[in-house]
Amino acid sequence: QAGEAVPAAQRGSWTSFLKSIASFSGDLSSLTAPPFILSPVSLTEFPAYWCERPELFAAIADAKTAEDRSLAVLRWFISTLKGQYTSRNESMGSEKKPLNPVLGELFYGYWPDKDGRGRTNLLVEQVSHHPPVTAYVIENKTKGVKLVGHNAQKTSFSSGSIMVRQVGHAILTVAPPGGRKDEYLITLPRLRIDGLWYGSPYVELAENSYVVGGGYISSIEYKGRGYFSGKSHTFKAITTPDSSAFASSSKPIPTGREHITEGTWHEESKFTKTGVEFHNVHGPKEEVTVIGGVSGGEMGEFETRNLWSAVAKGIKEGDYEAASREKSKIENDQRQRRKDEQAAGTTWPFKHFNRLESDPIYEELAKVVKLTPPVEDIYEFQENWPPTFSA
Ligand code: CLR
Repeated sequence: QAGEAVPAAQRGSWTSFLKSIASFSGDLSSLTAPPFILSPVSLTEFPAYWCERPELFAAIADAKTAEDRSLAVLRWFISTLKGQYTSRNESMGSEKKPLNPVLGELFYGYWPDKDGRGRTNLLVEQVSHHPPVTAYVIENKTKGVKLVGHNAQKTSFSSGSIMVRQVGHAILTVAPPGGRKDEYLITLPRLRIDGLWYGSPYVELAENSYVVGGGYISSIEYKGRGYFSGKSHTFKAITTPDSSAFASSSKPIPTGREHITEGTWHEESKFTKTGVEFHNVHGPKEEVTVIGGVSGGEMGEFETRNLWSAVAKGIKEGDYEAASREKSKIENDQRQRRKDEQAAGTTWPFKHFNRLESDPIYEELAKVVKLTPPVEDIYEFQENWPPTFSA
């Protein structure tokens, strides 16, 4: 039944929300949604999903051969998908509409050292408001593993689902002390948001994404219910040293040197030929420890958990009037800042990143699998971790 999962009093506004997205394409963040679907979490917190299994991130540096390293990168990547795409369903019952970060919003955190894996730091900055673009860096200095990326979304509506194309990419640099340095390009899958009709949205992944670098290419294909095995959240990855295998299409031609892994990304997967386990995410994840970026560990005005605290409180406690009042305050302040900047002929300076029109690493690796677009902008990290990270 339509709106089954929607509180009775909000069914009307849910149907009008669905109508508005059906006749709309672009930046979903600007649409007003009914309260039951609002999440108290800002999009700036999402990059933390990349490292909720810090031991797998660190393990990339310990792989001995180029082949093992590329499989370790793929294993870490696949193991992040459960958190990235199903965790709101687990914690809040369905996918929800995240808080739309303001320009210059900051989010800092870390995962502590444990069992010699080293400490991993996280730094996130919102580098555009409309459309939302989030830049981030995650680094384990002890191991020499670093991920720098940015994220935006292009959305459209098709036969009852929201289709999301992720714009942006990430570069993973692996350079263990005294070891070989490799750079991997990580592209992002397409999302399909289903279950809207019932008011209980969830994400399914579609088409394919790549991990390219270190002399290897992993091409990952995603399927939902009713494909491959009939199960949802299914993937099949082919990891090969043969870039010529991609000569005529995005589907590699088998050469006998490839590793094929398949399974469900939110559960486990195996090597197709041997049946040996490849990844398994049944075990617990580790949430990031959030820290303030101001010296002394305090949180500045634009740090996510501080900026949104009153809005988040309203959403969590069901006081939606307070939430929307507090949200308006933030938005009005933003509008005023943009006006003042315009009048003064200035723009908001980024704190941690430089925007560059193109990225030579992306261009080189994108060629290998003939990615479109062939050129993408990047946000280069300025290597200026706040003082609180060296404490
Ligand atoms: C952000 C980057 C992360 C992976 C990720 C997971 C879920 C995505 C999110 C990204 C972007 C925003 C998103 C969300 C799912 C739903 C939400 C597309 C890609 C949209 C804006 C909300 C739609 C509103 C309905 C749920 C009502 O690494």
